[in-house]
Amino acid sequence: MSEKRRILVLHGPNLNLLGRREPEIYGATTLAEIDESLVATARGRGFEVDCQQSNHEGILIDWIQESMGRVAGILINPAGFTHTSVALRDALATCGAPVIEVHLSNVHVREPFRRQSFVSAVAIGTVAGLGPAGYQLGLRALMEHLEA
Ligand code: CA2
Repeated sequence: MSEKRRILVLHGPNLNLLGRREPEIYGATTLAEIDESLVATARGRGFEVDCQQSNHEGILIDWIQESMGRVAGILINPAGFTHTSVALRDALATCGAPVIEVHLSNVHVREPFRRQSFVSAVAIGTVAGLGPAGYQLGLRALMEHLEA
């Protein structure tokens, strides 16, 4: 498939535990279920998604760099790195692809440190607080942006 219809989905640290720990905050849906739903939605609209999760900042940055020229857009839940990583923000800003930021929880009603995102300023938009549906909304918005 052409790189114009390929989307990289990145999940940051600890999101591999989704559905298995802290369901009261992050819900019962597993990361595999989220990824499956994204693959199906993208396919139904003629896009391909490549979903990756890492607990390591440098690995996420390597994947962003490797995706340059190979993907049309990036959907990312940077998890804890949202609030700490200038390096991740720089990689996203440099990669040239439109970025949408997703958070399962409403980061604005939690601890004050979660209100700051290094990623938001380099994203075309952010979805927060809508659970796994937020990934679907973010993906749909990204596909619409790419087709516009
Ligand atoms: O709400 C989100 O999606 C977050 O990106 C999740 C991050 C948190 O640091 C951000 O402030 C908001 C934490 C991800 C931890 O994921 C877990 C999943 C299941 C069990 C424990 C942690």
